[in-house]
Amino acid sequence: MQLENALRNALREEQFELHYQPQVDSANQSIVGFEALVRWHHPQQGMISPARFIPVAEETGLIVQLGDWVLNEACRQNLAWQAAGLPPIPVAVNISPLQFRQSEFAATVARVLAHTGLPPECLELELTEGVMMDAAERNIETLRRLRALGVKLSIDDFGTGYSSLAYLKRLPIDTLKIDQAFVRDVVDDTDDAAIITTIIGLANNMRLRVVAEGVENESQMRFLIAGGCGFQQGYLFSRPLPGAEFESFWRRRL
Ligand code: G
Ligand code: G
Ligand code: MN
Ligand code: NA
Repeated sequence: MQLENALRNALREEQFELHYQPQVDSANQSIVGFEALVRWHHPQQGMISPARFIPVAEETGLIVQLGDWVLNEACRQNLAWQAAGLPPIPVAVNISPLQFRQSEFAATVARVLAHTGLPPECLELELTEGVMMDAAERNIETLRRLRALGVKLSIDDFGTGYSSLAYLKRLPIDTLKIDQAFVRDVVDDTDDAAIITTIIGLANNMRLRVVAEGVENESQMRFLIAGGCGFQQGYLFSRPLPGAEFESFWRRRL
């Protein structure tokens, strides 16, 4: 398979880089965290979107190696920024289901933290609803181990999966990220508005942080603020940026 071979090669040749997108506090738009999003610069084909290669990496198992690289690079970069005087805030890293299900996943995270020296509270892991809701006791155990390390845990794309509310209560998580599909038409679509208001209420009542994703304009932002959504992320604030550009953006906003 062509893409698979190209991916293997890309891992050897380090053709990946991380871009970073800020998460802001609704109250004052200060940057309180940032999400790392992987990019692949293919020497012939140019930029290949993760929407295309992450599924292949997941099917072939290469996601484990790629995920390790992403985790290391995100932690290394965050610590480098702290060493350069930027505030200690968490970097959020997307974790694929297969990566999470490796029996040694929590040990891998512990190793990366020890190796890079990043304080655990400066790392947040984004897991999908599917992974979180998988009733396998082994998964809960992994979540507990991660929590015991001191890293933060969030549910990505919340609202698109099949979360059971009873289950949510048992999960050792910090943050719900509202999927951008609900944010897109929140101003015009009364169903989306109701869903968002409900998720925000659920999060606030359960003392979870809530981040709305895909915020692109002021009217969406105003709706979210009025509804009590604590944190936001989206093109309105910034697109995902290469490291150096993200750093300049961040410094201008301090
Ligand atoms: O940033 P962008 O819109 O191109 O990302 C597309 C998809 O790829 C999103 O679902 C995002 O969560 C996923 N993605 C981006 N970076 C990573 C990563 O480092 N690991 C995993 N597992 N998924 C990622
Ligand atoms: O699955 P996950 O939520 O991790 O994916 C995040 C994806 O959303 C990334 O590919 C990122 O580039 C993209 N993204 C971030 N902000 C916006 C936005 O405001 N609008 C849209 N359409 N996509 C966004
Ligand atoms: Mn994400
Ligand atoms: Na998401």
